[in-house]
Amino acid sequence: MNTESVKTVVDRRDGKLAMAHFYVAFIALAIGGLAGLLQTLVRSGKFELPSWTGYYQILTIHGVVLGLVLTTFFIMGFQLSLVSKTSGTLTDKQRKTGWIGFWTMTIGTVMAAIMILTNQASVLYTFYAPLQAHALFYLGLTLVIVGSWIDGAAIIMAYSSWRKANPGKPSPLLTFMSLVNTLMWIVATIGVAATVLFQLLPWSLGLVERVDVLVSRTLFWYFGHPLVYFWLLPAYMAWYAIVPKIIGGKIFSDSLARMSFILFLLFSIPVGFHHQLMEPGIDPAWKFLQVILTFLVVIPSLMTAFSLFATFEMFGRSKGSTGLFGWVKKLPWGDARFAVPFIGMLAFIPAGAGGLVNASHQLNQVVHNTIWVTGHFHLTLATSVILTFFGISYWLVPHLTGRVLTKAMNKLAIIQGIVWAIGMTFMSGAMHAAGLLGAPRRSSFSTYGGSEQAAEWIPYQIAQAVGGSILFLGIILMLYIFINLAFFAPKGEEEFPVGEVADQAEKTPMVFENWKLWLGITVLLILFAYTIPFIDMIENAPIGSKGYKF
Ligand code: HAS
Ligand code: CU
Repeated sequence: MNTESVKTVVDRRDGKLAMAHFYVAFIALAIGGLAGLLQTLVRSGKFELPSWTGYYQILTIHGVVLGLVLTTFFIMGFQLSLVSKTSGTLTDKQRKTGWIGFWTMTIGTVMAAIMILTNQASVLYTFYAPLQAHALFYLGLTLVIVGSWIDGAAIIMAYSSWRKANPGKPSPLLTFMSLVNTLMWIVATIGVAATVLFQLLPWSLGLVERVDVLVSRTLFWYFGHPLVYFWLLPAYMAWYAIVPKIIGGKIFSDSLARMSFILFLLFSIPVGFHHQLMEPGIDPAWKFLQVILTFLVVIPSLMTAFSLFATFEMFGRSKGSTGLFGWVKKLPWGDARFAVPFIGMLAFIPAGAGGLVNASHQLNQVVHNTIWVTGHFHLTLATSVILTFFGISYWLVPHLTGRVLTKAMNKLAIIQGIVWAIGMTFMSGAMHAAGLLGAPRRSSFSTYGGSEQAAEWIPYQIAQAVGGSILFLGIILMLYIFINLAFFAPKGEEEFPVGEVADQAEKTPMVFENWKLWLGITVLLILFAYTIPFIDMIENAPIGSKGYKF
């Protein structure tokens, strides 16, 4: 590699590629956020949707557009800019590959969106067979996934050319992390691609009449769990390697960060059964095994928490703080690039604890299919991850567009983070509480025949609508800031913060780059966790289900 290519500023052509991804992501935020607001209003029982739409259609828009479109586009744009920044400007071939990926994803998104908007695909983001969508919906989402693989190929190519030019050296940390997330994504999406291509598409085209629901759900969750870590890891990239630079501190340990990412690669996938603990047709012994693996994948998150505390504390001590929490006062609370992701970190403590509840087989019986689970993923995804993505946007968007985050925008960004935290405390808190009282998820407002139990949920549903409205205000603020940073902020050079490793940290061993080893173990673990239960499902397959449509 020629070291000059690692400039302080991301190459403008690479910046355009990343920004294209961000435009789609933020359009998705606008549409999906509006759908979310409508949902909480409907569920409060005080508002009715117009007759041409319905709760499940709106729920599908919300889930697909925010859970799949916003995330995938943002993450790919972010990772491409990380690779360009830390491993050098993309080659023309790599950038072209990125553009092909972008357009493939965008065409797929438009196809799926048309099908959802014309109410021919109200199947929620989980596809939820035997709910059946129009074939073009499945085809569209297939293109989104294929496009993300092509984007991923650009990242893999950039990594390989760095590797070739720098034998014997560990790759730049943020390139390494982007690569791990890309590899995990490719292995994971094979599951959803399989159910779409072999089951849902032929079934929606009428080539076969029935679908095996258990097989489809198993393939979906083989993908669905690593999907949540595909969202989380880019936030972790920022927490490990960018936030330290923003606060003026150091990365606690490069090796620890790489180790935790490798553990995510190994343990993210063979755990899908923790979404199927209540499902018949899977031997409890295999559920138990996957629950054990689920608790193993908690370890890299605990390592992350440890490393963050260490970074913050090292920084505080270097500024003369004393006592157990003296460092808290030294952190740069007035800097949105730090404060907003920090709210995300704080939220991840109760969010992760809720995950441990979900994963515990007996407790899962209490919360499964209740709105508690919705509360859980609005803390994890819609707070920890998304606030970190917003925090990233506050410096990355102006960096890529050659503008700066002004003082006024910085202030607005902090207000945005606070509005979000308040809205989510109401909404997610009420969801957790109502879920414990048995309120179902994925369901429109109902009094269930005036039952006493349903009456208990109503105050919480109103609190959800209050929270949802505050969050919608947060979305408007975010969109306003994004548009400012993309088009109107003053010209200048906004820093792309990349952390340096603390002096006392150990040298990074090369074993982390042994992809044959790590991918080999990943595949073995997947085969171990899934082969026998899968044979069971096929051998004892029922006749399958016909399709249902809303
Ligand atoms: Fe989850 C369901 C288990 C994490 C997302 N999850 C979902 C669904 C989504 C989702 C979308 O076992 C619903 C899917 C659907 O539609 O049905 N989840 C877990 C577990 C974890 C976990 C064990 N989930 C996530 C993350 C998500 C996410 C991350 C998105 C980004 N989840 C489940 C289970 C279900 C489930 C079951 C199925 C439920 C059912 O029955 O349907 C773990 O990975 C969590 C580990 C995290 C921690 C926290 C570490 C804390 C850190 C912060 C440090 C803070 C600092 C700041 C340093 C152990 C790193 C502090 C500073 C101070 C000053 C104090
Ligand atoms: Cu999961």
